Amino acid sequence: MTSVRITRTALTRGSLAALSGLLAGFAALTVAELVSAAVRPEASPVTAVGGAAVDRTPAGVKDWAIRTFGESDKLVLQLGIVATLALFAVAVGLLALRHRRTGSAAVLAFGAVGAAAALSRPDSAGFTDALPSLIGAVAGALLLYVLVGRLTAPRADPRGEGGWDRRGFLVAAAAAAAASTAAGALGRTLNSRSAQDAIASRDAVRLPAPASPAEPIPAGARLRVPGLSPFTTPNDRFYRVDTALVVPKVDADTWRLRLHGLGVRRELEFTYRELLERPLIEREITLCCVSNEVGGPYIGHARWIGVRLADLLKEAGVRPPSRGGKADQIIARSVDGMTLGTPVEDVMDGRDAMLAVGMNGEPLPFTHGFPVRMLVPGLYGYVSACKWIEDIELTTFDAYDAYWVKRKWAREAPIKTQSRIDTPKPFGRPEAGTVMVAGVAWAQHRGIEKVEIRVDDGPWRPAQLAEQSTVDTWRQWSYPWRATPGGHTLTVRATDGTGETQTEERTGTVPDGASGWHSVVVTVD
Ligand SMILES: Nc1nc2c(c(=O)[nH]1)N[C@H]1C(S)=C(S)[C@@H](COP(=O)(O)O)O[C@H]1N2
Ligand SMILES: [Mo]
Repeated sequence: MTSVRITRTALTRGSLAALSGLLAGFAALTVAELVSAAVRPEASPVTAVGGAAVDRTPAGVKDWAIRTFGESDKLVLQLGIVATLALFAVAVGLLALRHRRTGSAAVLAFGAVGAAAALSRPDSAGFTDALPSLIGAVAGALLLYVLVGRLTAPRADPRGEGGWDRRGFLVAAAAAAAASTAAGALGRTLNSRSAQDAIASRDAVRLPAPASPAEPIPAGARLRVPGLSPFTTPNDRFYRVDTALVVPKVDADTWRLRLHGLGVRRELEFTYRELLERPLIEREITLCCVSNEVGGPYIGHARWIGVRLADLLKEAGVRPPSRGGKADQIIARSVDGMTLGTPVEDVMDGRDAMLAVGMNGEPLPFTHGFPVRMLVPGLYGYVSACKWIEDIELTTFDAYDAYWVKRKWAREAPIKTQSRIDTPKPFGRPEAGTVMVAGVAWAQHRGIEKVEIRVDDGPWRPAQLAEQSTVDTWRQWSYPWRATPGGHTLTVRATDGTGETQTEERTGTVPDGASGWHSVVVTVD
């Protein structure tokens, strides 16, 4: 009898100790959330640890994560962190049952990890960023100490069961759970309130008419083939690639951009309003990501409005290296500490590089860089398209490596000529007869001159090209295929405006973009 009872009591105490660990972890995170509302939302521990993990992820793994989880990669990462924390919390609770102080010390150690992660972020605002993790950890450590104390306290009431204070524990645990939930909810509310000003400032924006409107997209540039990507990608379907676990919500009314550095004769600084008062250009530009594998989805097309970046550089007295300028690299810095390096020569060679404020007729969405982002036709996003930009510094490639360059990606990365079959889909089962094969091809700033299709090992045959909008846009194509029953492999390749045909040689995305031909295998019924 007695032994059974002891075992059951031990079991119960074990699970209550595990629960104590979980409650302590929960309290630590919710208190941290509340403190982060007073510091910065980005300094909350899960965001900080996640961000630090992203910073340290090798290029290959980051690429794998983007491929496997797509744009849910950030959610997966955060869920992974929370699940790991929960496991550790259970372990720390069990540890505390035997060694009460050591358990609390372990919670403090976790807080130190969170604080270190927050301080290591490129956008760290200094020591205050450590406070959410540290204060949260102290709250968690104290709570664990108190709860486990109830589990190990000598019987308070001679009529109570077991050798510990069950009622005292339950009351304390319930109170802790309620207080943590309240702290978390309050923290969330305050954090979202700090975004309200930014949302209001975006709502108030009326984009002026561009001084230099875009050439209209020729009607012949859009093919009507079911399954083909639309020429213009709607904003809510435009791919998103960045390292931000919390999308920066920048208030346009307090935003400033500074332009300075090597070879700058007059430093410039302007507000959002001042930027909008300048003559604006409107251009059709297709943006793509260096992490886009052959056949991949990380490419989109939009009509952008912005200020010509070369004009600002000239105003500041900057000359390109080909005309004796000292700086060959522009470092664009975002509010979240991201740095992107772009060749000065490319920006000043006459192409439509811009500081964009509008995307498809509306102010930039927050996810795509509101209030202002950079765009340089012909270059992959990671060397040109800084979102949430706040600083432009002229320097040299020798003097400074930007964020991705420090992580094994190439210093310079013009977009490689590529083509993609959008329809039929891989492993599709079209019916025998004429099947419309269609897709897109791109070689930004060189243009697409030819697209060819090969069926199985047959000869290359020219696809029908839609009209070219501009050399900075992708180009649709289609190919009416006389499909015969059985399995077939369709392959596409493009030739750019300089006459160069896309290479067959398959390379991965690291260090300067994938190459190779896109193939789709189908079974014709
Ligand atoms: N601030 C900031 N800007 C950034 C990035 C980032 O991580 N942070 N990612 C770059 C990369 S790799 C690409 S491909 C483009 C993607 O822009 P989009 O998300 O608007 O499609 O943004 C670029 N600008
Ligand atoms: Mo990218």
